[in-house]
Amino acid sequence: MENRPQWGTRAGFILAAVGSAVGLGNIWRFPATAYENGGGAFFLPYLFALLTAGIPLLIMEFTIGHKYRGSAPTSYGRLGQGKSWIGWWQVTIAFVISTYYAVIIAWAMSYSVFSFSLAWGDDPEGFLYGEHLKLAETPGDFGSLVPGVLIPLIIVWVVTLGVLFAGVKKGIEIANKIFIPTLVVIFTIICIRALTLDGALLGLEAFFKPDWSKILDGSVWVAAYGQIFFSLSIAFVIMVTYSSYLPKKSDITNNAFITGFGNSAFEVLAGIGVFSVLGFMAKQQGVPVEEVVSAGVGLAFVVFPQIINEFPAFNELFGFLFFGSLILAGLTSLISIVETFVAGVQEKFGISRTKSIIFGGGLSAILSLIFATQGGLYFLDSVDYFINTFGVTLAGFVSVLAVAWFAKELKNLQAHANGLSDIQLGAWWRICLGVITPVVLGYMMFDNLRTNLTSEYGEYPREFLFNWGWTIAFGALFVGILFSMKRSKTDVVSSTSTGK
Ligand code: LEU
Repeated sequence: MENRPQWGTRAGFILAAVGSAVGLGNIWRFPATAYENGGGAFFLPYLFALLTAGIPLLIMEFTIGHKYRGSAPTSYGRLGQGKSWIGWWQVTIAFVISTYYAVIIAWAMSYSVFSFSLAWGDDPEGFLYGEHLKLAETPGDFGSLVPGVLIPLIIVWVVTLGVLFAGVKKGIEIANKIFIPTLVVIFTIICIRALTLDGALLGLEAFFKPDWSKILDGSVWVAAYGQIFFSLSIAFVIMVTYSSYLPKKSDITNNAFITGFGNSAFEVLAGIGVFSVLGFMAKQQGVPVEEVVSAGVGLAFVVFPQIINEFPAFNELFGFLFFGSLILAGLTSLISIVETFVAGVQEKFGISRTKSIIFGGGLSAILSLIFATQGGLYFLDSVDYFINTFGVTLAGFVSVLAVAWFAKELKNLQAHANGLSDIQLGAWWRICLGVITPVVLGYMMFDNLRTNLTSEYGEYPREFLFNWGWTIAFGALFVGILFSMKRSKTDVVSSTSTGK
């Protein structure tokens, strides 16, 4: 009999899946991505990507995990002989993401404390790059470790690995049951406050105003797919891992719809909240909203502190709530990323969960120190871009092709999901995964390659991008293949319980 850990309740599983999906990507990536790619018009490619790729892939990953009941490499191995390399590749991608994702949560942790004294003063930009990150002059220089980043980073790892040590049901499930409802409450408070600020409507107008001229631009579609993949945590097998802990009798399809729509709802909510406060700030400064929009690091750690400074009342509290929400959203995602490779390593080497957390989690924690150096922000920017562009998307493309065309598994997976779920999958699901998604992702890969071979991302030097972009993204594929070459302990010990 299998002794896999199991979720205690259906709600626990859904909260954990939503917890993984809702993360930094929702709060700081989505609003600006939508705005820059056509505003209201972006919702068309976004919805298309969600319905034809996001949710179908989520259903595919949930079904694979549930049917084959193993970590991602084991499940892929059982799905099609010799396919475990795909699982290992995606596990390696998850590993790479974990190393820098943790650092962003660490920044948010510092900023939640800074909020109490508005420590960034009148110049949040100078404060971030100077005092806080002590940013190196040249990309590629490490400089020394920055204590202000290192200390919160240690706390992030202690919390994350602590939750994993406690187990799936007693650790991950309980953490998500506490963190996610708290996050929803905090974020709703932020949004209500934001919506009632003077100028909020200006921001919303800028956010929702459709620029239909963008809709035929291929890069807008690439952005929509990229956002959906990262945001739904798909194509790096987190969801395979989480669903492998579902009890035998569990709904799959409905759970996937709840997770997918829940994540998008949070994304739109974040867009509304962020643009309301941007509208407020634009009005205060008497400039158009376009001038204050920014994304990622700049949005969270430069623009938000500026907004917090100008807040009419309770500035400190608003700051604390905002950075607190980043911490909660980030931690629940980080937990899921680390669980993915911890489960893989545990099965591969036949070691205990505790040892696997120490080795796997420990290695990621050590490597994350790179991003806590003075050059950390440059490394982070480049690794994040390349691992998403040539890791997540490429692996998504390959895994869909492998499942739909090489292993010809879609019909079997469909039958498995339909045997358990309220919502029945039809031919539409196989068409989405077998035809539409590979065609769009194939185009995306082509477009991404063309863009990156003809111009340098972020105008960084070529050598820097080679070392901290290309090598890491394609290195993940290499490591994945390497890991799959030796049969894992689980497959040697037992090739039973394949669920077939
Ligand atoms: N889905 C998460 C987010 O939106 C990221 C993922 C890497 C777990 O931030």
